[in-house]
Amino acid sequence: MRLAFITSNPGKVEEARKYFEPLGVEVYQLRVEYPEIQAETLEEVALFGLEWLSRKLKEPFFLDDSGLFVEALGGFPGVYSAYVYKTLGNEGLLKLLEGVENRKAYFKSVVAYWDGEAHLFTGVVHGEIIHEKRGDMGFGFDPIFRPSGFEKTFAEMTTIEKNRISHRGQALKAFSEWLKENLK
Ligand code: ITT
Ligand code: NA
Repeated sequence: MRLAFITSNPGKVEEARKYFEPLGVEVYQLRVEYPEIQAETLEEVALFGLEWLSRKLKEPFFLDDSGLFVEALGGFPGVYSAYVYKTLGNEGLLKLLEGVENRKAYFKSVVAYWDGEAHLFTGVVHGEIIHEKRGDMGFGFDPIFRPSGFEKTFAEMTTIEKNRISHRGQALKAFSEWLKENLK
């Protein structure tokens, strides 16, 4: 089966491809702009986008809305992660955390699939924001995030390693298990 992934982010596509490849599901990127509303949760943002897109697209598709939630910043950037990454970047976020001892943070991913109705799958990974960037794989905030229980940052892991533990990997796992149950 082929699945359309509506996203502007090639890093997300690479992860979904690698995840689904061994399951015989082909993921292809479709770049369709959709409104990302200001809301308090990733779920609300994802659902709004999903329903908006469902009026334009004929085929089943999914999208992914993710965020990095930093404890010492009250959960910021959270739903504003894309904007903060574009404006401040990793360096800017590290600056905000200069002198801050509590480095705890988590990534959350909401994968939203449309097949005539909405299905949401989520994943969370806890870890910490390190003091300087490490690694050049992955994308976004990967170089400054080290998942709990691991020495490497996400940017020092291959896609397959990252998928095993990441927020997106977990959401994709729930999604793939649902697909297995619900597709004949
Ligand atoms: P879409 O077109 O799919 O929306 P996007 O990059 O704008 O792509 P989001 O709206 O989900 O994605 O924004 C989340 C931000 O957090 C964005 O800047 C990403 O680079 C970053 N991000 C999301 N998942 C990440 C991950 O697994 N590792 C590092 N950074 C991540
Ligand atoms: Na986005």
